[in-house]
Amino acid sequence: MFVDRVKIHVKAGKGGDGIVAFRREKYVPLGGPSGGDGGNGGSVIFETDPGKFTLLDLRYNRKVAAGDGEKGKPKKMHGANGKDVIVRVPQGTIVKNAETGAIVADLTHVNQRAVIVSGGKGGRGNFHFRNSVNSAPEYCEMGTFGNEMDVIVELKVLADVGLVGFPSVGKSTLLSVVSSAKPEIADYHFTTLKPNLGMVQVPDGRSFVMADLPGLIEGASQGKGLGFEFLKHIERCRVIIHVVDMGANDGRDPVEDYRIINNELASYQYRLMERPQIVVANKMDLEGAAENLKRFKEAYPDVEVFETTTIIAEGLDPVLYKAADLLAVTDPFPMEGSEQSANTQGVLYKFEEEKPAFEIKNLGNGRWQLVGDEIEKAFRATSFTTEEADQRFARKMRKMNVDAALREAGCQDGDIVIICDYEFQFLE
Ligand SMILES: Nc1nc2c(ncn2[C@@H]2O[C@H](COP(=O)(O)OP(=O)(O)OP(=O)(O)O)[C@@H](O)[C@H]2O)c(=O)[nH]1
Ligand SMILES: [Mg+2]
Repeated sequence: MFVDRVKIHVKAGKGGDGIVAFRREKYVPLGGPSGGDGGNGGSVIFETDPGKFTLLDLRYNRKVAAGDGEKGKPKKMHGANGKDVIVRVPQGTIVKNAETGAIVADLTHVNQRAVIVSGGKGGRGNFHFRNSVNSAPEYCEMGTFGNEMDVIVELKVLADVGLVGFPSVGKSTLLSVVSSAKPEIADYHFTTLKPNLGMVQVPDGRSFVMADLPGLIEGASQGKGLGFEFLKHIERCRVIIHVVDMGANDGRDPVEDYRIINNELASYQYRLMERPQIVVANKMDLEGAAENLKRFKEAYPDVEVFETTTIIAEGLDPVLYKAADLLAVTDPFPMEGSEQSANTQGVLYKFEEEKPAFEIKNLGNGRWQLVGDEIEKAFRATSFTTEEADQRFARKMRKMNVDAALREAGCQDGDIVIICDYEFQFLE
């Protein structure tokens, strides 16, 4: 199964609440405020893992939640921060907000990290709120909620290894015997019209993605045959397996075939000849193959050749080991236009839209609703248990110019203002 699109729910941890506490000491009748801060909530972070090639893990784990922050403690002690959850995904993974379709992260580099939802902030303990007027505040903040959302995780599958060669040399047959992919196989040219991908498991446990590409012909780099479009796909591969038909029953000459294909690869713009190449001499079961191979080796004495008969899956293990070995030592080639974003390698980044602090909705009948991340956060951070907390919240609203904005919108003395299901009266 080739998994490339999964919908999951991600939830960051809530910040721990601050607490109200007072120092108790011998001979000190009323100690100062000493309520500690709550810990921050954990975030859900995606990180690319060069050892992963599918989103299979996510399919079995569709809810990802980070840890909540702990409550603050007496003696000004911080509650522990909630644990982040790191989700390892293959390179090329794109994360989108399921509701809006907006891209949350585009993970293209090795060890690139992106915060998908960030944890809530821990609330401050009463220790922070003492001042010259009030040396014993009964006030603390609550931790804020972490973000949560449904996300679509998509993998632009990047093939690690690409099969190239003339039409009908057995590329699709090779892919079909080393993976569970089921490409069309037939004895006419250009059977394969678009790349097929397969997950290849090497007997020693390593794995990679192999792409079977349409056959190339002379002039492919100038657009002949299916050429140009598909050379572009090879651009994404780090290792090339060059399949040569040693049977040559099409009346072709393997020595020439090899030269022509390499010439096309060299003529194409994206340094295709710089990729390590594994040369596979296929159809070794056919009459004349041994003789052709001998000539081939004489023509290219420095080329290592792997002999295979793909229809009976013979000779392929050494090819797979070689491919995995080469992949382990070959860095990805920068793709067209991607140099710039390489700067973000290993950097933690977030996509966040600029949003207003609040918006006012007129519900009619003297009822108004205040919505917006910032205002709702401020509301949730307040525990309305003491008069002092109420006043503090009111001051915050005034500072955010909420009063003025409400007045301007037409809100009048005695009207009802709603924030997060709570109703307040607007008093001048
Ligand atoms: N005798 C013999 N025939 C083979 C071998 N491998 C593949 N074939 C046959 O060669 C023909 C072409 O095989 P494909 O795998 O479709 O070749 P391809 O390179 O994918 O061809 P295109 O998709 O057209 O580029 C089929 O009829 C296969 O059965 C082999 O090792 N020996
Ligand atoms: Mg094919």
